[in-house]
Amino acid sequence: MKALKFNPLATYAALAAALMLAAPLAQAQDKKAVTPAEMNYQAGGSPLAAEPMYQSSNPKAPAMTVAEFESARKIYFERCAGCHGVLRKGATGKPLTPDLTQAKGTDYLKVFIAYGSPAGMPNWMTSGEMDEKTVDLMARYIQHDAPVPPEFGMAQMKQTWKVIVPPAQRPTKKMNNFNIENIFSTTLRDTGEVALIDGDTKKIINIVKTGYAVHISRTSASGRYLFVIGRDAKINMIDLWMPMPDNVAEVRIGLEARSVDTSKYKGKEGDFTDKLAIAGAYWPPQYVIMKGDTLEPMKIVSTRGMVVGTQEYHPEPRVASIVASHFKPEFVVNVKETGKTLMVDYSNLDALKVTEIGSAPFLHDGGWDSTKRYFMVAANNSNKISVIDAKEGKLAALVDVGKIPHPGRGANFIHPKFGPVWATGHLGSEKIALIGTDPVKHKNNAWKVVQYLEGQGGGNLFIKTHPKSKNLWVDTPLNPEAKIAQSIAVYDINNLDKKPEVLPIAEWAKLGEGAKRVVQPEYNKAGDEVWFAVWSAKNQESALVVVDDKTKKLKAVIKDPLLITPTGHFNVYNTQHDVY
Ligand code: DHE
Repeated sequence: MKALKFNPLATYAALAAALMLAAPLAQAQDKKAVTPAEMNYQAGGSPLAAEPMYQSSNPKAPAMTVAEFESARKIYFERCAGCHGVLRKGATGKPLTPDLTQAKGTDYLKVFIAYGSPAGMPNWMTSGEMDEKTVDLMARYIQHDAPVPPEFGMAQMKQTWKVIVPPAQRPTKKMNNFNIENIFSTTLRDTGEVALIDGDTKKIINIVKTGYAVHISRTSASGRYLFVIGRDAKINMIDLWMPMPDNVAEVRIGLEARSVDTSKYKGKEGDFTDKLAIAGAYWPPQYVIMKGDTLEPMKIVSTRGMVVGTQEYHPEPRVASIVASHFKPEFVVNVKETGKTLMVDYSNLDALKVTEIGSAPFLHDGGWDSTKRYFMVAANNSNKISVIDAKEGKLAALVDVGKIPHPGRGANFIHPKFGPVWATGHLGSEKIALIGTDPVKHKNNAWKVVQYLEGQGGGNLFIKTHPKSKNLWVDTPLNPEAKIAQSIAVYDINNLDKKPEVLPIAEWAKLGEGAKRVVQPEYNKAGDEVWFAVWSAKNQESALVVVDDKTKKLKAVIKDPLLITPTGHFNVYNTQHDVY
């Protein structure tokens, strides 16, 4: 198995950009450093590049014309903001505020930008991404005060809010013959669309227009509605009961975002099935609670505040993963830079109660344990998994794992020796960590890594199994070696000491040129098929590959000129019921 020799978080962010811009990756070695994978992952091309911003001139910074400044600002948001932050206060990358950059001076900064650093800064010039002129432009730009993007409050949201089909005009029963529980909502990243694919026939049902660089889909508690969020913070609500499932409402909740979910609690405090939706923004740093049937924005809450531990003020703590609790009428909102999980009680929006649980920065993605009591969220800058007890509303544990854990929603199964475990892979390590999740019957194993599996290499993003399966599927789309990025490792849960079987998924798709990164295992409703996206650039052919879970043999390849840059794909039933 290969040891990882690249910088994963940066690769993940820049990957999004890289695939759009076909960027080569930089190398970095330092253990603490950001790897190219991480760098690419973070530099996903912020939609803020297109926003008008106020700019004050800094007399101590080198001169720039207005045109030069605009061009540099655009490049900054497309390539740099994901790591260094919108306000350049630092995130995965170092802070780049004028007090620091002016002290270094233009020549020093030019070398740094051109050749990169072992700590993970990409070699923008030697990799061919930037020419000498651009390097000089960027070195001058970062000595000026960071331009601040506008806020986005209720008035702006209301202007973007559209109810395309009002609730009263929607069907009162399912008006189509699709088996909607087995529909897959497939992100078509670079066209700003999702493909709704019939999981039974493998045929495209509809291509639905959504936000820019669409990110994830989530299903409402009833399973009727799909919510899709774009990086431009646009949410689309799709009604699966319509004769042809399509958009019924949309709204923008900010200028940049990644997460959306809907209320799932039903119990003594009330039945909140499909009543509310929530979305979290990267910019402005805020979350927004909306009506579940129309997306009308109701409550906006800022996440600006103090970082856990240092208790220093952070001006732009981005909202990362959000899930709906099954135990209480609460949303679990994970705030990246401050390292806080907010349990947002939505039972009374006029007297909003928020329980703030501090753990570790930067909270990113995560999923429930099999009982859906504990939310396991990656603190990717701390190499830890935070375990949030949704029943008690407290931090149950902080578990040390490998470098830059990236679970997606993780994978739950019964380990033959250690009992119930939840698994995560890593961007920065080839290891797969299995964490014990049963504090009652397997107390000694709870909240500990009970086993590390050897993976194909770093650059893992998603891992999956199903309650009916005995297989654990692990992707490695951000690994710099094409062979590893284009294949999948499958472990036998009954025999975890055995090496995984490696399946050449991209090869099976029989595509032409392209990155052909194999992304995100996702089960069908029955739990007997696993779907993968084979993700190439916008101008290249991509596909979805369906594998038989039992035999691990190819079952189907879904190709269509409309399937452009497929990445995530979300099975309606499994997403509705948090099956993973
Ligand atoms: Fe994602 C989930 C943020 C890049 C595919 N991604 C998430 C979540 C966050 C996030 C906060 C959790 C949402 C939730 O559960 O509520 N992703 C980011 C970034 O900030 C980042 C690093 C850079 C960026 O600019 O966006 C980034 N993500 C990517 C990609 O490059 C991926 C691989 C391809 C793409 O579509 O852009 C990608 N992210 C995904 C997918 C999920 C996701 C498929 C949902 C996984 C799941 O199983 O739920």
